[in-house]
Amino acid sequence: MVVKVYGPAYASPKRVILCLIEKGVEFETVNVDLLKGENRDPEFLKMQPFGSLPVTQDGDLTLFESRATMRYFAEKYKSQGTDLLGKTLEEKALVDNWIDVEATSFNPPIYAMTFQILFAPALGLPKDEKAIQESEEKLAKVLDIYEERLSKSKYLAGDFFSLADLSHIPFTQYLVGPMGKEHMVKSRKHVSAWWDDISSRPSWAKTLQICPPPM
Ligand SMILES: N[C@@H](CCC(=O)N[C@@H](CS)C(=O)NCC(=O)O)C(=O)O
Repeated sequence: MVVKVYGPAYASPKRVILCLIEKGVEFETVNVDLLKGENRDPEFLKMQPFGSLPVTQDGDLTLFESRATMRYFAEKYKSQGTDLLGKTLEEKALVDNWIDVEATSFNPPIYAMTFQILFAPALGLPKDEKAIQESEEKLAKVLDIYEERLSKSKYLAGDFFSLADLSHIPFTQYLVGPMGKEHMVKSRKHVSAWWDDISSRPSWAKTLQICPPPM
């Protein structure tokens, strides 16, 4: 049975889709419209009780955390496509380390900015300018740490592209594109070179082509 990814228009599902493309795994997508609240439908909540996207089905296995899902596919298909996990114990630990940094330090402020700048207006809600400013300040501090890290290695976990880098692509695309905050990346030499590199991967062009963002 072919892998099914729910919610391909949105950023978190794109982590899974990018990983599947890098690994050369066939998949199909099922649209779920957050703006219409389809993630709160009882049928959807049976698969994902928290109501977030993505949900991914691989045969009888249902997963609903994007980072756990990309790790699963990178491990299941480790002998094909791009190696995204690292080769040695130490490399793998660094990949996990920087995936966790993405989840706990990078994602919260960029997610809040995405919601306030892009999704609140689409949902007819007022933008919370204070929340935007506070999140931008937090994200700037995180990017300063990335700048330092990326002055020492080409990618976050070392000199190899991995899930740690991949995990950043979908939300950073919102930042430099529709959110109009490209300066946050461009003003940091090493972050900027890293972004140019990871966002020019064919897997990202393909992801955007088959799963255009909602805005
Ligand atoms: N920890 C989850 C979070 C996913 C997430 O934030 N998804 C967003 C779309 S990018 C969403 O569904 N937001 C609506 C909601 O949570 O109600 C994951 O990484 O899979």
